Amino acid sequence: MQNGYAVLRAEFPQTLTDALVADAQRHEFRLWSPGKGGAFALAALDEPGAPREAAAWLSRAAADHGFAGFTPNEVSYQRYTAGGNGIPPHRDQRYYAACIGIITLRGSATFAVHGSRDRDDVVDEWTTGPGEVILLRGWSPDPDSDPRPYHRIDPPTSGERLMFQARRNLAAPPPSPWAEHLTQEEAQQASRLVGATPVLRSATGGSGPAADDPPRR
Ligand SMILES: O=C(O)CCC(=O)C(=O)O
Repeated sequence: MQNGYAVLRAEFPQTLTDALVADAQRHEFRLWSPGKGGAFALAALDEPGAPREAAAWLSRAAADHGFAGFTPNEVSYQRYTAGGNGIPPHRDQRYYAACIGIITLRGSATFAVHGSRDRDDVVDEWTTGPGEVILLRGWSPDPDSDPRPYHRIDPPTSGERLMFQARRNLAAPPPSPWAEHLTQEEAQQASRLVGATPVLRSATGGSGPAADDPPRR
């Protein structure tokens, strides 16, 4: 790991990629915002299945690459379309601690690590494609430095890109002392995500609150 990120190009099992794609197809995706990000679907970690296996895989990979103690407790998919939105240089929210694991499942797009929010301040840029895993340093309460790398994802130039991401939400039990550092707005947003449930396509409208409150970056 260097500069708060690592890229694993050929290690993620194809069978697990396929199982995640199949799982994603069961979910209802919702666009967060007309101008930013892909369509989002929360996945399930509380039952056996591909998301749980992938989260465990990412936890082991993170430990092997210098991101110790990453135990994901929130998993989701995002689907981006050509001609649709990407996400300009940003850091993930402070309520995501330790590490963020991203796996491209289908399609490809330009991913970049930036030195700041400036679009021209590019540290590294490449095309991410199926099976590639990107690990990003999550937030930690160090008053002197914020370890989260700025990063950017562009929309695919053709077709769709589907990704899976695993994160550690500080608002989920057991209580984390780090959560005390969050602003009220951050804590509320994080708690809403903890309280949300995945929405399955066949169960739309009947599965309780969805994560349709756009996590702002
Ligand atoms: O789609 C990706 O690879 C990046 C997603 C991202 O940066 C985010 O959701 O904040």
